[in-house]
Amino acid sequence: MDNKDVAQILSEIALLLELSGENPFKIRAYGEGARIIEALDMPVAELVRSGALSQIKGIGKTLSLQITQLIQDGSVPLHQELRAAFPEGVREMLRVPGLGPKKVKDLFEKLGIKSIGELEYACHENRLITLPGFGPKSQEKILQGIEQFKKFQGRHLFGGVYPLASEILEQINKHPKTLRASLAGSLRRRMETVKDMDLVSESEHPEELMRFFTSLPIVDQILSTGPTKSSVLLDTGLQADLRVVGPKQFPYALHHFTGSKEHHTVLRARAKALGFKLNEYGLFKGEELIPCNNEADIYRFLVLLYIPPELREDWGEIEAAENHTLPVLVEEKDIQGAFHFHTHFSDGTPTLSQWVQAADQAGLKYLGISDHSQSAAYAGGLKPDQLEKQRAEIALLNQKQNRVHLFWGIESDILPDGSLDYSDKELAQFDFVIASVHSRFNMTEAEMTARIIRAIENPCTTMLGHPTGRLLLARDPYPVDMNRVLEAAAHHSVILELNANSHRLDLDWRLMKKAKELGLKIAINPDAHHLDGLEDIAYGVGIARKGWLSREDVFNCLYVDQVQTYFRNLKNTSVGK
Ligand code: DGT
Ligand code: CA
Ligand code: ZN
Repeated sequence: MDNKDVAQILSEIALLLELSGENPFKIRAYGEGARIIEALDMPVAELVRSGALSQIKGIGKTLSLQITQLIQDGSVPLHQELRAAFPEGVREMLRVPGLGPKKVKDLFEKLGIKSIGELEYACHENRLITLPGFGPKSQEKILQGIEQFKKFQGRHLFGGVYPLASEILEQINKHPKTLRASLAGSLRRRMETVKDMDLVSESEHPEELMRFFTSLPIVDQILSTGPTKSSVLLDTGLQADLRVVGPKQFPYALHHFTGSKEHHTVLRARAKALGFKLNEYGLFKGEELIPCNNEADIYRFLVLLYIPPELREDWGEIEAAENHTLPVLVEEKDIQGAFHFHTHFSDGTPTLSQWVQAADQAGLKYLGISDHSQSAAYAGGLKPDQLEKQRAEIALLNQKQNRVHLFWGIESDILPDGSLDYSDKELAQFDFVIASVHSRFNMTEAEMTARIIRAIENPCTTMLGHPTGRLLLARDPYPVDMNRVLEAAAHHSVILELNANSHRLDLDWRLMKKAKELGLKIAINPDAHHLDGLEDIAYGVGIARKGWLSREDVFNCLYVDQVQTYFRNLKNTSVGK
């Protein structure tokens, strides 16, 4: 049982305690405990062994006993009892957007609702209308939540799957009978959400490799297995498929199972027009297999430049590969620094110097700090006196070290009327201002578009944060005319954020080509609240590549002195406005 498993059980206990109406302190202790264990930089099992667990701040005596038992026995009675008290369907109801533990408890106890299906039915029968604490509006909201849940069910966040997929790939690659192996499918194309995990490998001993794959410790259930394909269900509920092919077949199989289907449709038509046949078994001229060592060979025979997996979406890539106008895609190593970091001043955990250290380790040369602004009371938005304190601390840190330059910024709420938080004079002190919508999502498209464009027109605005406000698999974008937003941003030289948090990945890659054509700069911002948020930058780079971006399109590929000059020039022009 590793830290993640322990954290997961603790947070489930917290949730179930809330369902059973336990006292808030107890609930918080487990929730806190989960976060602490998750953030530990050593195995919790070691702390249990050395007896040092209870000395960790935030881990009380009870919690430490529970964790010890978890590590030793693999489970604790409290967890088992809570799970028994609430059927799985009731726990699943917590996944409906807008339904918290309190409401679920009421629905379960007062109406006897035990699953999402029953809840949907109860809404249709208007049984929530007269239930104390609910009403017609909340019933409507719950129905919408169920719709959302159904729509998104069965897909997973890229960021939730990729680390595990890389680990499994590494295992397969290490196996002595593997010649080559790769991720395939939507994961390899870096889609923001994926249905399953596709893997393709090359081996002359498929049975051995399949046996190895289906007996990985992370495998929960074998759905099917054979010499060419095995499907398993992982502990996380995700399905993983491994295909094994012989040495001559690998490039074609990899290409086929990478997709997308849409890309293939166009490519196959092209192959046909050139007198070839392309399928998962090969590229053929008549009956004869055209030998290809890699995917680039396949494209070469079809008279095309190599098309990177991220671009294979039938989004104009085949035409561009034919005309030699494919972009040179941005890479992780091009990233010089990043913006949108929260600190303990608002709702982040790290201190400024912790950020500096982490950024240095990650090889970044600069960071843009941007905590929440004063209106964002829910997120500990900064009052003017805290601003002054933060400004001074940043200045001091910049004086004391020159490994990582800190830019001082703010994530200012875009207020409902489109104005920004703080006065213009206060805003002018920052190196940069990220303007973001965090409230009042329920406007009409016309109102929201006007609101955002007004913020873009504000001379103090440097970047537009998470432009559509979506939360992947949980919340749709607010209604907004993104074409007009992009045009306004281009006109006022406002940088668009590509929020790299794997729940957002917003700006959507489908809008990025247009942004690029308008000459907009995109900043790949992790919107990090914890040190490990730095890892999200890689997800942002994947999406930027999917959006056809080159190094020149990405603002944080600029060197630190170029960014300084950019901000200085911006100040001079906005003063003159
Ligand atoms: P996903 O799993 O929904 O996130 O997206 P994909 O693209 O990974 O789709 P998946 O797992 O169903 O199939 C993997 C690849 O296999 C897909 O991208 C292309 C290829 N493929 C699957 N089914 C078909 C098909 O019916 N026709 C063609 N041409 N290719 C297919
Ligand atoms: Ca797939
Ligand atoms: Zn934000």
